[in-house]
Amino acid sequence: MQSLVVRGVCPHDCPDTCGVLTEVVDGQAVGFRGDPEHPITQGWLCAKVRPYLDHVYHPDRLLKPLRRVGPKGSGQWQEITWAEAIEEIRDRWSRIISQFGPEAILPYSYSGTLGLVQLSVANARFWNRLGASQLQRTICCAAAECAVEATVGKRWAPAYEEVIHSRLVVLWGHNPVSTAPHFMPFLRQAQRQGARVVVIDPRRTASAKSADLHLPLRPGTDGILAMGVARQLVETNLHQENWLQAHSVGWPQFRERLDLFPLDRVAQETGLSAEQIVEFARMYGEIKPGLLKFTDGVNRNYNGGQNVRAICALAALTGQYGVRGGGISYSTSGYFKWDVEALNKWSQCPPPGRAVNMNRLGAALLGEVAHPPIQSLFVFAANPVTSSPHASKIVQGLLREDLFTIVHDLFLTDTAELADLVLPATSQLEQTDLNRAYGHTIIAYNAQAIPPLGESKSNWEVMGLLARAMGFLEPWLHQSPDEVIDELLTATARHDPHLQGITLERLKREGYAPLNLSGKVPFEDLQFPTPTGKVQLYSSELASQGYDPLPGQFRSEIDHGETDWPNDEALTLVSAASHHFVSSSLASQAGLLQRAGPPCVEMHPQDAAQRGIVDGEEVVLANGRGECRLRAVVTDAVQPGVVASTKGRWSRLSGGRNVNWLTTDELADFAGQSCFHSTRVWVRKAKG
Ligand SMILES: Nc1nc2c(c(=O)[nH]1)N[C@H]1C(S)=C(S)[C@@H](COP(=O)(O)OP(=O)(O)OC[C@H]3O[C@@H](n4cnc5c(=O)[nH]c(N)nc54)[C@H](O)[C@@H]3O)O[C@H]1N2
Ligand SMILES: Nc1nc2c(c(=O)[nH]1)N[C@H]1C(S)=C(S)[C@@H](COP(=O)(O)OP(=O)(O)OC[C@H]3O[C@@H](n4cnc5c(=O)[nH]c(N)nc54)[C@H](O)[C@@H]3O)O[C@H]1N2
Ligand code: SF4
Ligand SMILES: [Mo]
Repeated sequence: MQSLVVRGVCPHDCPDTCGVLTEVVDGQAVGFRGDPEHPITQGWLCAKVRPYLDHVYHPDRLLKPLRRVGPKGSGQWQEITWAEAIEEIRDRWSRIISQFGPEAILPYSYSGTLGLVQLSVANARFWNRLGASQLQRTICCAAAECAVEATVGKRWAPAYEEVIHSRLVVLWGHNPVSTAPHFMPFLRQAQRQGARVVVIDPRRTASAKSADLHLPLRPGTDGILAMGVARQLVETNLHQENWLQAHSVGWPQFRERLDLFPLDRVAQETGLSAEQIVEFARMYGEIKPGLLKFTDGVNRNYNGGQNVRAICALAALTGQYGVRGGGISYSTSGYFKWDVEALNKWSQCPPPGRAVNMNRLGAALLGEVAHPPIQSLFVFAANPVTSSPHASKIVQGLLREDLFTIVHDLFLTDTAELADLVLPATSQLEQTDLNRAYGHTIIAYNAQAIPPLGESKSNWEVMGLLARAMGFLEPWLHQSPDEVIDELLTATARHDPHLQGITLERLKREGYAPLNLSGKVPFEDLQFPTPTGKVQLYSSELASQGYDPLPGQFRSEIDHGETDWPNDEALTLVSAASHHFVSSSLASQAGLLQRAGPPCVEMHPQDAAQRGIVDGEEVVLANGRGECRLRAVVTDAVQPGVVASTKGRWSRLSGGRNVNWLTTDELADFAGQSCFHSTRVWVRKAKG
């Protein structure tokens, strides 16, 4: 009997990137737990990933390639060999390329894993060599990233543990109890030391329950609130005039915009009371250091970019940038960028193909993208039918007879069900990778713990097979995962001090390495990495992209749900992260499904009564894009006018449809961002 413990890291789309230990006996994983030596996650795992071996050894794991034999979506499959699968792909692609060119092939991947090898490089090199269409990766955080960079230059954020220096913490459209659980012990410590917590969220979330103040604003009105708070700060002389003059650009123009935000307008549009707004402005102006911690909930609406710009401006008004325990905390993902050439090998590839916005997948498949039309889709580490907006259009697109769809996944997902070929993927325990966190600043190495189950293969291995079949023999398409990691670390460390001294050898030995930040507070020297060196309340870069250079003009158009149903009966649907799954990953696991209970929608007692709906009954949410049945939870955890459900439910395990049959595929103000939370729906009792 051979027994060992292998150190790895959770690959899921979660800011915590936990260290894990897998106990292996004779090639079989028999134990799985948090690694007590991980500096941040310290040996405990969330409820989703604790039973990970149920996921890895799930009876529904795909173990062999499958070819569709009946009509698309009919569920009739035939097992084939990898050789047959790869040959079929090569033949179809060769024909597509000769008729339409390689841009007719679209790779679609996102967040099944966040690893360097299995996502970042697997998503780049082979597809660049092929000359395929690029995917505009805008479903999650594109507007917020653009806004933060335009305002302060780089996405830098304090480490989780730094929050113990805060006296006020504002969780702005962020629900860390569910989505960043390892931040919570540090927040609790800050609270024990007397820190106050404000939560700004349309829902009374788990995180809001222990806050000192909860502001349940209307979805998408954060920018209006932030501008209103800015005006209050100025009116009560709590703003830092000297700081603004020394360290920002555009303060005079920004200040002029504040004329548009008198208290009564802000109260009316946000749905908050004037007292709540005044109270929050006073707290934020007086209690310091004050940290504004936001994530991406605030950016998934029409005004997502400008809303984030307005929030970032507040930390300049109070002079809180560069202060330990103060400023903003968005994401640590901007501390370094992987070396572009090592990642992409652009110097040895055709010029980048045209880019297709992932939020418009359905529309793109149905003809919005032409010249050439998309003739083949290769989906990996993503599940667009479940997780991307406007599912009915995506399904319609995938049903196109002339579209050749390949899905590489661990499970027969809603998307895989509509494929022509399905390829079995490995789990994190069966592959090697390197993961960086976006919530903290630790880099971790994931050693392969067990051999691949059945005939499953990792993303990078599949890219190698496809490359060989297409006749691409460049060595950078056929490196081992360790060679890829080594090359990327070395190339990036050459120009980025944050990575210096972090080598493959060290990571394999020690498991983890913190980025070289030497305890620095972000923007400590007040030299902002923007073109002006200052906080850009006014951004010329945004202006040159055709955007408003100042926050404060918000789009007021609303989603009509593509129907002419009575506007005054529409409700705004917020579909945030579920506590029990990570997007749709893990959402087929029986134990987790049981804990999550049936898919439901929260609605305010007033909205329920108006529609004759009682708690626990089945309701239909509908708009012109589609409909979805859910169980009503009647609760004042949401305000009148808002309904809340969660993302991630597999349609085929939820009566055929999930909330993304309703969500809008329109784009936000910045960067082609998704607008999930701008969706409007009509709700009625289900008949029969
Ligand atoms: N358990 C769990 N953890 C996850 C995920 C998951 O699915 N489940 N998903 C992962 C992913 S992909 C991401 S991007 C992160 C996201 O992490 P978070 O941003 O924390 O998660 P969300 O639930 O998407 O959004 C946070 C909150 O924003 C609120 N919100 C929605 N619209 C608005 C608005 O207009 N204004 C304000 N102020 N609040 C609004 C929602 O009600 C929600 O409570 O979490 C990651 N972690
Ligand atoms: N309504 C609504 N929808 C949303 C959101 C919302 O707020 N509201 N949030 C959006 C956000 S923030 C995000 S990030 C997206 C996420 O959307 P996606 O990136 O599509 O994520 P998942 O739905 O989790 O699908 C990931 C798939 O990858 C598979 N997988 C896991 N590991 C691997 C691997 O190593 N290799 C391969 N080949 N496959 C693997 C999993 O089994 C799973 O089927 O969802 C978005 N969807
Ligand atoms: S999902 Fe997040 S909290 Fe859970 S184990 Fe993975 S990284 Fe940790
Ligand atoms: Mo996300």
